Amino acid sequence: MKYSFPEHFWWGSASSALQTEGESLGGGKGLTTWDHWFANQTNRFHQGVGPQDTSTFYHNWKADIQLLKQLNHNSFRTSISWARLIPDGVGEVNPQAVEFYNQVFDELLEQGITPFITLFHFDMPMAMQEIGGWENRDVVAAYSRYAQICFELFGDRVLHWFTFNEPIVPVEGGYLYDFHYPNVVDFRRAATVAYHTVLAHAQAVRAFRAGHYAGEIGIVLNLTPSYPRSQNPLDVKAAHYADLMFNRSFLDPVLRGEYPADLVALLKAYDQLPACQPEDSALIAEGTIDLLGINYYQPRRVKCRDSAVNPQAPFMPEWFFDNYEMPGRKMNPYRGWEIYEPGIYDILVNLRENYGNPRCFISENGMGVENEQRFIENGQINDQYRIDFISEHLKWVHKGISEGANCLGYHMWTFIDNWSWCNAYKNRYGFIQLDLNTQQRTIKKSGEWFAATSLNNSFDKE
Ligand code: BGP
Repeated sequence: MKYSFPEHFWWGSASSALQTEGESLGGGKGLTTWDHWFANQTNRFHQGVGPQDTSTFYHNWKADIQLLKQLNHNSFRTSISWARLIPDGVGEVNPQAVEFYNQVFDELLEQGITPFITLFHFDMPMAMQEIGGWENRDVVAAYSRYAQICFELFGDRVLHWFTFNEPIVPVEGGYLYDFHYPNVVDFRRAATVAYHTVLAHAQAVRAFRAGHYAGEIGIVLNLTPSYPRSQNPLDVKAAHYADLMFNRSFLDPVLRGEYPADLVALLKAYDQLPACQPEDSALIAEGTIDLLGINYYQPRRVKCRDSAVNPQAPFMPEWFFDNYEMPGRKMNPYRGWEIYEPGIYDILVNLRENYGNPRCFISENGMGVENEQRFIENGQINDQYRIDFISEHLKWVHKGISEGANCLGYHMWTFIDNWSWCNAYKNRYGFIQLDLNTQQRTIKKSGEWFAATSLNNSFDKE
């Protein structure tokens, strides 16, 4: 069967500043939490590879954009590094950063590739973290200023802005589950970080609209549909709690302009609510977006807890559910994530039925695989598994669109193998293989497949 996509469908890929630029200690850039954490706890990073060694986009941007062109991208998302643009978060703008981003955006446009730009992709300037990071409302104000500076500097060419990428990840990683700096485990502080992130988002949206900039503004959320083990009401309730905490905590404010009442009631009952100010709700109501980016990697399966909660243990989302391993689930063993293609369709249905069918696109989807050199045939990685992964997901996207979902594009994570935070270069996601020693780039079979799919705006599959 031929799967054809709507006219002007966005075909591209996503990346982020810190994961690709390299030069994290140069070019006038300030330190981020990642530079600091790496210097202090190198052992946290796979094979001791840190943020300064990422894929050299800072120097190779021109050649890399040629590769994007070869992949027939019509759009491409990356982020601006706050710490590169404003090294201490609040002060002077770094002219080297302005020059770099100007060149990148100009070259993308020159090559017919629309830039989609994220303002914050996990990379907090260290100077901002030192005053409390997202726990401090001064950082919200500093972010809002940074966003406005970006609109002023680049808004004549960047027409698709995203305030945050996966804002729940720094909350989970940094304040609940110990996989990002500052490695705090404290739900109330996590809730404060999440809340202030929503305020920062809304301030940026407000500034964007007040400035009458061209284009549109949105956010990128990682949505993980919560599937209950069974239809037993207790399992269903467990799934509802997981959905509230991990999806609706961001989805509702940015699409409906308010938090779900039952999430607020739950946090209140356990004394975990962040401190609110009277003007916050009006601001949040103004933060509704023009465009939603959906990152989808895996579903979340949950069941009713098997055991009683230990009241002496820190309050956690898992007080309300247990994670559930469905027998027979398909796994990506390298990343440890379940692969469940219909999840991407369920997200689109949910948005259509419950959120007014917003303009949206798939902003990340992808498969990290270890030791891909074993698949080299005639000098090229034959990653048929990635082609299968993408096309199976695209089939479900196609179905969603054919039923009316307002889904405008599909971006893969990612174009060139890049640095994956603490996993460094363990799992490779790219359409293009990166040789870490020589920095040589070689297109994988999936890259060719994607280039053809983008060119034809369709692909064939049984
Ligand atoms: C998303 C992030 C990306 C990217 C990707 C792959 O959550 O937006 O930055 O890293 O996941 O995940 P990982 O790198 O953890 O394997």
